[in-house]
Amino acid sequence: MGMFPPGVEKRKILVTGLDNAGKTSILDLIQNKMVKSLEMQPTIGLMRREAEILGHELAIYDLGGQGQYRKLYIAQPKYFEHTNAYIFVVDLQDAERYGTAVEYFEECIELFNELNIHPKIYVFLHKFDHAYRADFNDPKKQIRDSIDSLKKRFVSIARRFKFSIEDFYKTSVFDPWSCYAATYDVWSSVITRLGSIQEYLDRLVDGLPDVLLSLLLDEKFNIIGKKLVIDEKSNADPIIDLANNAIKALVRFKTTRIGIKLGEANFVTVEIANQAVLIKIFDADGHPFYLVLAKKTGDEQEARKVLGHLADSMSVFLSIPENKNVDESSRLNQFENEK
Ligand SMILES: Nc1nc2c(ncn2[C@@H]2O[C@H](COP(=O)(O)OP(=O)(O)OP(=O)(O)O)[C@@H](O)[C@H]2O)c(=O)[nH]1
Ligand SMILES: [Mg+2]
Repeated sequence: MGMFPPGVEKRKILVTGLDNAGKTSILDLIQNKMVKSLEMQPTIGLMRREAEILGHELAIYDLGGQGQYRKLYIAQPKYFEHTNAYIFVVDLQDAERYGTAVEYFEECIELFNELNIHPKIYVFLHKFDHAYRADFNDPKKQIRDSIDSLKKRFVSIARRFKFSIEDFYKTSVFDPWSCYAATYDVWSSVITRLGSIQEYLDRLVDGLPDVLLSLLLDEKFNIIGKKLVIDEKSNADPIIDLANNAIKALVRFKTTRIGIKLGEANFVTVEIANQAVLIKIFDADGHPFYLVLAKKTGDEQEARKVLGHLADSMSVFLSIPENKNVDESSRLNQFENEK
């Protein structure tokens, strides 16, 4: 099995942040691709989840953020040991506790420093939605400035311990894509193969005219590759809505007649906001994957052909045995040359 090599080391992702920041909500969303309920219970102690992406196992630790738990973790470095990637979640709508959040971040970074480990660090500026988001877009309100100064505080703490923050993301469970895209980057930092797949998808899609959106997902609907074609001038929201709705449709298919149709024909077209979105299921190395494609122009027949070619190329690429000793990009070139 090329794609699922045995004995690959498990990667640890640690998620911290104050109570009520939205940590568990984000992890539930990316796991289930649906917001189950807005009535979340505070996490008692810690919650560990397992995920598997392309045969790489992830152990995701969600540390409950209530005061008593924070004290407990900070006193016990074992919770922080072996972390490969670290996500700090801050509730943007809780400006009164920015100071407390930043202090907690500092304590966590200090622990990594004491343990002498250097996980990749990501900060999710969460609950970027509703009235808050509207205020962000209102130049009279100073939300942008307050976010900028919050970011600076995180950066300066990290710098003090000679750490750097990989990136900041504005996230909201009301825009699932914001959470998928942010966590995709985190997974990519610990699963290098995702980077080479993304590079390959980019290369394939760049050669096609008029593509609005192309997504590659695994059987659990984890995003393996993504391409949203957003030009500088136009509004990104319609394309992001399209991505959100395409994933929602895909998840719904699992339990519907269309799902059966997709299974039989390997192909289905859904209409989302007057835009035809094509979905194809294909096999690579004995595992099902989904490809999603939306094109600006052209008829459905043509789009199906394009998607068919994309799936064929991807299937071959995904089946190439993974060899940890070979540099990803050189393998990509090798594959290109062999074609
Ligand atoms: N407006 C808004 N509310 C959110 C969002 N994400 C989560 N919430 C709400 O925030 C509250 C806290 O969410 P949780 O996911 O339980 O927060 P947590 O960080 O896990 O909290 P602890 O487990 O106590 O550390 C819940 O009422 C959620 O419904 C979001 O993106 N926007
Ligand atoms: Mg929680």
